[in-house]
Amino acid sequence: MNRRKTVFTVVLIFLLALGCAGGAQKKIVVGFAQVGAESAWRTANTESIISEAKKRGIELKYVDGQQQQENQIKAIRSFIAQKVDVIGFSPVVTAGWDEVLREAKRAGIPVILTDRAVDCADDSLWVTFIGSDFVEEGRRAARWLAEKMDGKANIVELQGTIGSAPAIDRKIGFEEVIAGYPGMKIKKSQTGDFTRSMGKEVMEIFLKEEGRNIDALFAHNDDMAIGAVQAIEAYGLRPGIDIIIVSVDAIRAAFEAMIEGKLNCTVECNPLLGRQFFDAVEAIMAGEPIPKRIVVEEGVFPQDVAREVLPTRRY
Ligand code: GZL
Repeated sequence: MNRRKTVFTVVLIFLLALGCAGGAQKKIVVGFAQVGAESAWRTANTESIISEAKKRGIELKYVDGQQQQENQIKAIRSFIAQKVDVIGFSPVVTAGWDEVLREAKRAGIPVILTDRAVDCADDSLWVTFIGSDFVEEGRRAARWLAEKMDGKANIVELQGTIGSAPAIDRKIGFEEVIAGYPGMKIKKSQTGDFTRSMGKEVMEIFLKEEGRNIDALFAHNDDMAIGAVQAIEAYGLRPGIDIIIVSVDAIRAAFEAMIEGKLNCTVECNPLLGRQFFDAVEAIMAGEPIPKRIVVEEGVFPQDVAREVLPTRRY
C-alpha cells in the first residue's frame, strides 16, 4: 500500500510541476489610444507609455489618434473586438465618450484615463484617471505673472485644443487668480491647438490687433509659446523683455528659451505617466483596488533657475 501511495505522490508532484511550467503567466495585452503627436510634451508622454510596456513585457496595441476623436473611438472599438485586457487613452476632448465607454464596460474591459479627463456623468465607465491638476497649473501661471507684473498687465492668451481638459481647466485656473487683480486683463484669447505653428500664426494676429499694447502672453503650452516667440521677434519686439511670457509643460525647449531670455516662466505638466499607468494596469489584473484619481506632482520653473535645472530634465 505504501509503495502505491509513494508512486501516486511522485506522479502528482510531477504533473503539478508540469502544469505550472506549461501554464506560464498569460501575457497582459493593453490597448492604448493616444491623442496624437502635436507637441514635444505628447512625444515624451508616448515614449513613456511605449518604453514602460516594453520594460514590463506587456503587449501594447498603440494607436495615434492624430488629434481626432473619431480615430480614438475607432481604436477603442478595435481594442474591444480584440478582447484586450485593459484599455488606456488620453481623451483629445472631454465630451462624447459615453457610448464607447459603455461598450467597453459591457465587454468587461476596464478603462484607464491618462493625462486628460472626460466629461461623463457615469464615472463607473473608467477605473481611474491618472493626470495633472490643470486648474492648479493655470493658477500657478497666473500667480507667477501677477507677481512679475506687479498686478498690472494687458495679457493675450494662446489656448490649447478647443474642448480639451487642459485648455478648459488652465483657463479656469488662470482667470480665477487674475480676477483678484483689477489691473490684469486678458485682451485677446484664441486657440493655437497646442502646436508651435498655430501658436506663431495666432500671435501674429494678436500683434497686428494689439501690437505694443501687449504686456504679457499666457500660453497653455510651451510649444505655442515658442511659436509665439518667433512671431514677436519678427514683429520687432523682444520676447521675454517687451512681452513677458508664461507657459505650461516645462519641456526642454522651454528651458533653452528661458536661458536665451526669450521665455520667462514655465509651469510643469509631467508627461512621464508610463510607470503609473502600468502600475494601475497590473493592479487591475491582480484584482487590487486603485484610487479613482491619481494626481501627478509638479513644479514651477522661472527663468533664473533654467540653467541649473535643464541638465536634470527628462523630457
Ligand atoms: C497636458 C496635455 C497637453 C500638453 C500639451 O496634460 O494634455 O497636451 O500641455 C499637449 O503640450 O499637447
